[in-house]
Amino acid sequence: MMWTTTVLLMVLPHLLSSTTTGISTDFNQSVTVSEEFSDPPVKGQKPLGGSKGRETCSIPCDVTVKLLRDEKHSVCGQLQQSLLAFGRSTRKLIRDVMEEQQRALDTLGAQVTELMTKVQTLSSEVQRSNTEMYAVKPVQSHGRDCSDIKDNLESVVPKIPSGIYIVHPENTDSSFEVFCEMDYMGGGWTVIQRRTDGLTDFKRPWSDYTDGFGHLAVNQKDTRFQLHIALVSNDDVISYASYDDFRLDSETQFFGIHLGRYAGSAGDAFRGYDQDQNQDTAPFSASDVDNDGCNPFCSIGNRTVESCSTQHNQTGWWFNQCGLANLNGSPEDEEQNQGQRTHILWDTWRQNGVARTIKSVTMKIRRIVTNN
Ligand SMILES: [Ca+2]
Repeated sequence: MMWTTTVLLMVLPHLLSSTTTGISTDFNQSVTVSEEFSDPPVKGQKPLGGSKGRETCSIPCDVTVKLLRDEKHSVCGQLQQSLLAFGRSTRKLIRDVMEEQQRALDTLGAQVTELMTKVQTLSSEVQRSNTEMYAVKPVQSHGRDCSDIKDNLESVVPKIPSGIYIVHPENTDSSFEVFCEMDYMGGGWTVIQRRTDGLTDFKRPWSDYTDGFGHLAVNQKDTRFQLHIALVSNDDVISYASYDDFRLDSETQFFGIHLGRYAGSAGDAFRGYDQDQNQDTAPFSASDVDNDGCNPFCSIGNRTVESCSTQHNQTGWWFNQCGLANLNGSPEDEEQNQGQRTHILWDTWRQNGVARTIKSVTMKIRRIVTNN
C-alpha cells in the first residue's frame, strides 16, 4: 500500500508540472499510472487474505478486508482528486498557452500595422520627392530652346512632361533654366513671361529686364519664333493673342520688338487702333530708361505724359504713346495712383466696351520650322 501511494505522489508532481509540449504524453502516462495503481491493491490482497494471512492471522479476516477496502477507497479518492487537479491544471495550462499565443498574435498584428504605416509613409515620401523633383529640379535635357528639346526627345520619350529644362541658346556661352510647356498646343513652348496672380512686382530698373532678355532664346540668328500670349480674366474667361513671328533687337537697340501677323481672340493690343498706340518695333523702356514714344511728352486723354513707365507704375515695356498693351503692369494702388493704368493691360480684350480685368498671363515662344 505504501509503495503504490508513494509512486502516485512521486508521479503526480511531474504530471502537474508538465510543460505545454508534453501535455498529451503526460496524460497517457497518468492513464498508465492509474492502471498500474489499480493492480497492486488486488495483488496485495492475496498475501493478506490468502494462505499467508491464514498462517499468521491475528486480526479477523473481515476486519482486514474492511481495512483494505477503506484504504482502497481512500487511495482511489486521492487519485480522483489528483486527476481532477490535473485536469484543472491542464485546462489552466491550455488557457495560459492560448492567452500567450493571443498576446503574441496581438503583438505581431500591431507590428504588421506599424510596418504598413511605415511603408505607406515611405511610399508617399517617394511620391512627394518625385513630384518635387519634377517641379523644381531641372530636367537634364539640353537644347537651344524648348522646341529643340522637344524635337530631340520626341523620338525617345513617348510623352515629354512640361517642366523646367536647361537651354543653351546659339551664339551664347551660357546655359540656364526655363519652363517648357510640352502639353499646350503641340508643346515645345519656351515660357518667357508668366504671371499667375498679377501680384509680382514688375517695378524694376533696366538692368533687371536686361538680365532677363540677355537669356532669351529669341536673340538667335536665322531662327524664327512664334509668340503666344494666353490671358485669363478675373472671372476665369480665357483668351489669346498669337504672332507668327517674334524677335527682339539686341541691347544696343534697346531690345526693340518685332511682331509678325496677329491671330487670336483677345485683339491685337500690341498694335492698338492707331499709329500712336502701335508698339510693334518699339524699343523697351523701364523706370530708369525712357525709350517711349512720348518724346519729350505726349497727351493721353487730358494728361500730359512724359514717361510711360512712370504712367504705368514704374514697370518696363515696349511703350509707344503709350499703347494698349502692358503685360508687365503692376497692381494698382488705388489711393496713391488714382487714374493710372497700372494693372496687366490688354486693352483690346473687352466685354460690353470695358477692358477685362486680367488676373494671369503667359508669354511663350516656339521655334517655327523654316525651309532655310
Ligand atoms: Ca518719354
